[in-house]
Amino acid sequence: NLSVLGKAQVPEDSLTYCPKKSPLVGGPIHVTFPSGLTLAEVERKNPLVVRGGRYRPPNCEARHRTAIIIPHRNREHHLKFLLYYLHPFLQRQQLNYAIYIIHQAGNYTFNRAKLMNVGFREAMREEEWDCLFFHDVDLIPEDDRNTYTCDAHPKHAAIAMDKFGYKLPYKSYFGGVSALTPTHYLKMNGFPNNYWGWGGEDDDIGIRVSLGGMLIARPASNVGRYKMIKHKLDRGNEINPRRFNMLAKTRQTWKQDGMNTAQYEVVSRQHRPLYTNITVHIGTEA
Ligand code: UDH
Ligand code: NGS
Repeated sequence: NLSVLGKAQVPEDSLTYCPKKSPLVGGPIHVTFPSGLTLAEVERKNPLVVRGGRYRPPNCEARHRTAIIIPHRNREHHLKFLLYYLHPFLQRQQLNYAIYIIHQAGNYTFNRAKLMNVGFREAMREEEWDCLFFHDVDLIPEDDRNTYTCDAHPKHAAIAMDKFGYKLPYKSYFGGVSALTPTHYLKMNGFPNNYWGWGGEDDDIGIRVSLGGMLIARPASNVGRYKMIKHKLDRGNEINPRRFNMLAKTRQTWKQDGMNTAQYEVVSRQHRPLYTNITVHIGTEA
């Protein structure tokens, strides 16, 4: 009933699509880490973000639905800064988006790639996302033009990180932040489940992209820029000594290890003001 709607409220089905290029997108972002920042402050600055860390543009129908998947354990300090930058950044891009934190339960060795498989399945359960951004908690995008939408091929977004002098550390590097459609993800049988501890899982994912018959897309180097929040290797994420042997076998293992074999148990799903928190038991190394 149109007559009861105020001026600011437009019935959802009458919204026209947002412009192809958002008028709100700027250029470089000056990233600093304000001391004393709180999550309450981030909430206050993002009044249109609703429960679960979801948002859709108020005045136009988004052209893209993007889920951000963040593997996490014991990095609340980094998470706060990431949310502080990411929410306004995604809103300026006029996306329909949600932020999912996939929290590994317990103290057993961390497994970044398996948490991404959990994130994929649990996010797709909630909505038909057309793009998933697999995002480390400590990387802050430094340019508004780094569009959080998917390309024809899996996209490696974090191509210019400050810690690598804003260059790729090596040609096939696929770490930090990447973006895949559900179709891309399933073509490569998702991510490996067996990389426990630090290192190699991102290289395995890069190999899967090509085994799935795809190429790697990348943004322009002046745009795919990230600042990493400095930190040391975490307790519980020790360097994985098996990673090179495993990487040598990806071609033999990828079809038997991935999305089709990811087993886990969701402990809780909380729709917090700035993100959906999924706590999960992912088991231990075989
Ligand atoms: N992560 C957590 N908690 C952990 C471990 C990892 O949340 O305990 C997540 C987080 O999203 C992080 C991502 O997994 O951004 C990747 O882990 P990382 O930041 O430890 O890996 P990165 O390679 O840094 O960025 C490692 C620092 C030292 C490596 C030295 C080895 N040469
Ligand atoms: C490679 C690792 C990747 C890692 C990259 C950057 O050597 O997992 O370094 O590491 N591959 C193997 O160990 C096989 S970093 O400089 O960020 O510590 O992402």
